[in-house]
Amino acid sequence: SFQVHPCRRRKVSLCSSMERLDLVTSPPGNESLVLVINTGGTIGMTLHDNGYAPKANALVQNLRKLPILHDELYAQQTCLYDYYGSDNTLVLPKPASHVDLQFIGPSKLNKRIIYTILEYNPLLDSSNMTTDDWGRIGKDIEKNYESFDGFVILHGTDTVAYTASALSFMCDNLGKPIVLTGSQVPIYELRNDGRDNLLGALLIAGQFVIPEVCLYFYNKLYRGNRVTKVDAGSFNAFSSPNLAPLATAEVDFKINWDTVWRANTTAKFQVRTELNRNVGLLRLFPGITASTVKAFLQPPMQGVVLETYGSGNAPNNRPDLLEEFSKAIKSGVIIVNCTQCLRGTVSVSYATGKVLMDAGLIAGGDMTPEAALSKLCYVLAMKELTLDAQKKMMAQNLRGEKSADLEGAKLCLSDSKFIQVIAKSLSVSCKEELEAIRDALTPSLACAAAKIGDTEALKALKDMGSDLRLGDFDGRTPLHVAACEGHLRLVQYLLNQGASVHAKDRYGDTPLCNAVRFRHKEIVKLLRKTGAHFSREQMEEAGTELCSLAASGDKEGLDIWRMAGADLTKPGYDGKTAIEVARATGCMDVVEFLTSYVTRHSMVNSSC
Ligand code: ASN
Repeated sequence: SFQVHPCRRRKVSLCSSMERLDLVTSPPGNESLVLVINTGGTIGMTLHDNGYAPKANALVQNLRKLPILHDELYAQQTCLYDYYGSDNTLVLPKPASHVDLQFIGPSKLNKRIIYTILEYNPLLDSSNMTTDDWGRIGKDIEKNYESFDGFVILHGTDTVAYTASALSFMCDNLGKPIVLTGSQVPIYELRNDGRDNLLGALLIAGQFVIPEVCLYFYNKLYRGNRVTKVDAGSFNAFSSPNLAPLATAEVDFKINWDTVWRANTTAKFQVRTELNRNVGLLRLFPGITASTVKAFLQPPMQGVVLETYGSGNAPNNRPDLLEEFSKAIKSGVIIVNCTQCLRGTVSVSYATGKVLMDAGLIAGGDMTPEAALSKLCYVLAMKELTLDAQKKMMAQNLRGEKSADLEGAKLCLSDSKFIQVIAKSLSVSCKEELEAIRDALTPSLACAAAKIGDTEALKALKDMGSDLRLGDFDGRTPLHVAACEGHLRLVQYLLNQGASVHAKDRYGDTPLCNAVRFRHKEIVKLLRKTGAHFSREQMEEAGTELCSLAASGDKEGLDIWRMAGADLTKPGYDGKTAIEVARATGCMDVVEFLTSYVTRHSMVNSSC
């Protein structure tokens, strides 16, 4: 975070005693720095002859006059301008400290937010923006990344959903907030939404580590690649139909930390500004002609978002259309299937949806068309990737733009908070990955439950689709663990669930070996009843162990081996049997025990 320049400290110390007191409670070190990139949009527009258009070099001067967006006294007292320059730096007022403590807590909302405005020339109505403008914003964030705690991008609302989506993909390993905002009415007008939107965006970018590209609008913070503009005439202009907001600004900021996306690498932040412009959006409509589709898919087109009906459907009685799609895909065009519906996901529920999958379209899940299009720009620019790798990326969830596709997965994310959290922190992007995590984790979890004899937990894991017969990384099954711990009822439960008495861990041990080692007689009996037995090698090797038990006079130990089916007459490594060892060491009760065993054993053998 921000370090105070020594010159600023020195000048601060020259201030009057009252001001110094103020600085004790609000030290300059408790400031955060936000870079505001002003790209244009209604927020900074004025009325010209031909309608609203951006006004250059006016925003900073205007904000300086607004007490909710600039604290001139603090700027003077702390010699802010000497340090940052007066033409583009402003500072937000500090919320009253009693409010901090009583309602918000001392650690929140008590930072001074200093913000520097970088104004683009020309300022643009966002309808005039292109992928080059996305690249420029990306480069400026990269250049200034280490000097600021967060970034606010002022942007027109018309195409902000595209820019926010594109930036979310372009920013690799993002660790700081990038908050886009704008307004429906210029900030210069009496009634406007620009002031509130800018204030909220600054507070979020300056105080919370939400390392995502977001959109702040009308008291809500959204994931940038989930939004779409839904209202041209309301302050509440945006919707994030398939993902709840990341935060809401009410009396307090409520951050939905569970939803916040985080880069899960140790790699450094970088921005990929190369974007492919040979992309397009094609909306299906009843009666669309094959020649329209054909014309649209002509080279140099490389990536298309096909906006389909409902859950991803298209006519299946139109071979002429399907042929155009297939031809384009075969020639290397990537076509992503997104729904025209505002909410919901593409799924293969209808024959009319299946035809598209069969033709080779990629299911876009619940991605917005804006997100899918900018993702194509980003992915298709990766020339180092093969076409197949690019297609795979399009199907994956890269930045939280798409919900995990759980269709067919036995485990439902909503069922298990624990797996959900893990899946999220691992940035799970598809059904296969989720299943892989489940399969990697649940055997260990089941073993942990078996260790403490928690039948309920095992039942829950089973209900989640886990196979309780599976072993962990050492091949140890819950039955092995329960046999070690002596949890008889759990052993019974696991056997009823089909757990195998023959499962061997990496050391070749079965649950029976474990029950013998830890001397759980009842479990040995139960396992034997279920068909557990020593292997031929285990039978051979048992002799040595039996001799050592005999040497130490351990009758009980010998008895368990007997129950487990061992042959107590087997000799040890030196050819001596347990009874010989017992005689030699004078353990007469062991000799007696073994003699009666041998008698019974030979009787049984002779009667066979
Ligand atoms: N036309 C404006 C723009 O997108 C709309 C707005 O910002 N409200 O730049």
